[in-house]
Amino acid sequence: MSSGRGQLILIEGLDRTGKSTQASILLDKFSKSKLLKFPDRSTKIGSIINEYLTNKSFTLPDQSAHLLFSANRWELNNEIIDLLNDGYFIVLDRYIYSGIAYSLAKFEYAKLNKEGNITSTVDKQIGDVNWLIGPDVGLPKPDLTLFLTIDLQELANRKGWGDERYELQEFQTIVKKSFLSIFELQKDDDTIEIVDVNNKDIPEVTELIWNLITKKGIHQLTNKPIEKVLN
Ligand code: FDM
Ligand code: MG
Repeated sequence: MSSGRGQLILIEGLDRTGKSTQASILLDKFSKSKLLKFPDRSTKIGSIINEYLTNKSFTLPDQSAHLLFSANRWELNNEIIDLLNDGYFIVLDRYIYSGIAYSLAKFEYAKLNKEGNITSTVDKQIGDVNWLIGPDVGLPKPDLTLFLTIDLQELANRKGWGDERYELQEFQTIVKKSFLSIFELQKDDDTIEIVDVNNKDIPEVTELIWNLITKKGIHQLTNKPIEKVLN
């Protein structure tokens, strides 16, 4: 019988790229698995985040909003560690890279001087990747990150946006650039994989993802220590 801990698998990407669909398919491949979605709106901090995302008259400094998303991850820190040690495979639907990418995108978006409700400041912290990663340092680092990427044109053809704070085509264009620039900075990190989902249906994407997971041995229990996010 094998022993060891379960592994931490993160699915990242823009809205409507199929993250949640793939995350739930992936869960069924493991006998012990758990899905965690960030932001987790069910916690105390999560309820403030939910208010921030859904109520545009509820404003916060961008730094505060950024720190709340990180604080929300810290609320689940012990649970993640305990589940992994208990042999669970955890699938994360968004996590630290969404944290950096969406905040960084606000900095660029604010420079366009748009009317709108996305951002409240253009302070330099929000454009500083080192500042942005700071509060996440020490959280469990995913054993594998899959970034689902898609052409913005194909994304625009998928069914409509919701009306939460960040759900604007023009903003998403910038978020995509932010994600790609963050992953470019991390290009020597072999736990990060960019998965192109253009013109692929759900089973094709699942197959791509599962091939990556098995090739890297992420589907098996492991004895490696849980890595931590570094800056
Ligand atoms: N988001 C998500 C952030 O801005 N920072 C974060 O740290 C995380 C985890 O919250 F627009 C953004 C991404 C998205 C919004 O997420 C709500 P869901 O996945 O659409 O619920
Ligand atoms: Mg959304």
